[in-house]
Amino acid sequence: MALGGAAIPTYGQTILWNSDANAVNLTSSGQAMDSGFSYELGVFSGTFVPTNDNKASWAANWQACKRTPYESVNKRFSNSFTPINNDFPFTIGKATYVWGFRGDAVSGEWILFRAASWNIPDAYPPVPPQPLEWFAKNATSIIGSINSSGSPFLMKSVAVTGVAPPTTPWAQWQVETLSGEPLNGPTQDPDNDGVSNLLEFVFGTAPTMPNAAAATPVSLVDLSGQKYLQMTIPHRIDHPAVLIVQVSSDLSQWNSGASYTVVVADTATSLIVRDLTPFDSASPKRFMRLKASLP
Ligand SMILES: [Ca+2]
Ligand SMILES: [Ca+2]
Repeated sequence: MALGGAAIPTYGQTILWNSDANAVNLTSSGQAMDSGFSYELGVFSGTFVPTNDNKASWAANWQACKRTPYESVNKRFSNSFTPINNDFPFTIGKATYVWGFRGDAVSGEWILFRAASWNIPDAYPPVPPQPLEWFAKNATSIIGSINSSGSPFLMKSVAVTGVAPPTTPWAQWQVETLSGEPLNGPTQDPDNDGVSNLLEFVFGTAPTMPNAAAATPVSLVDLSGQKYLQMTIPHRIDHPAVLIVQVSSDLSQWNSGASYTVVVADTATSLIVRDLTPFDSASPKRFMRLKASLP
């Protein structure tokens, strides 16, 4: 500890986490893993221990250290991570995992593994350390398969449905999908399809490929003989954003919140919100709009 200041890392300890290059890595259907796969190094919160049976809770408990894309050319993943501090949740000795995944909360391919020795190291080791080398071949899988020999494959993922993959925050998505694109802000629209980058993120569409418009259909629902506006917003639960549906009777005064709207459903793929004010002689006109922002 430096006098009057914060602790300064003396040496740091780097984790090299990777899989052997040019290995056979397969999906559940026996296809080669492609660049749609990402790998994350991370820990689970508290005393949570991931099993095949509780995988619906993985994403909510997952704290990623780092993400890296699967390199389809070299047929591997490879990255490094240096804890510059042991701040929560990356405390010394915390069990560390590698989570490979592709897809969304509807369907995906996953593999999760760790070795008994894969634990967060002391960020302030007493002597200069060698980097830690963590290879997939030395790990044991929680789901998916690993053959340490690399034959007939090194890693093989399993198909999963109805479970959320690791969260992709806006900044991560921006790097992955808008790299090299100058119009990369939330309100910008580089593919000129009328859908801002932020809404492309929410909907899970490609920000550099024009896609069909009309992503948030508004319908009329009949409840006890009265008609209400209802909006269905497709959204990726693993792409966190603040979604607020506003209602109005004059396009001038907009209202939102529990006094004005009700959430009918909030699923992994869509948010459905209904107006609480019916069409009647007192409210002959009703309007609805979506306001999205970053958390
Ligand atoms: Ca767009
Ligand atoms: Ca688009």
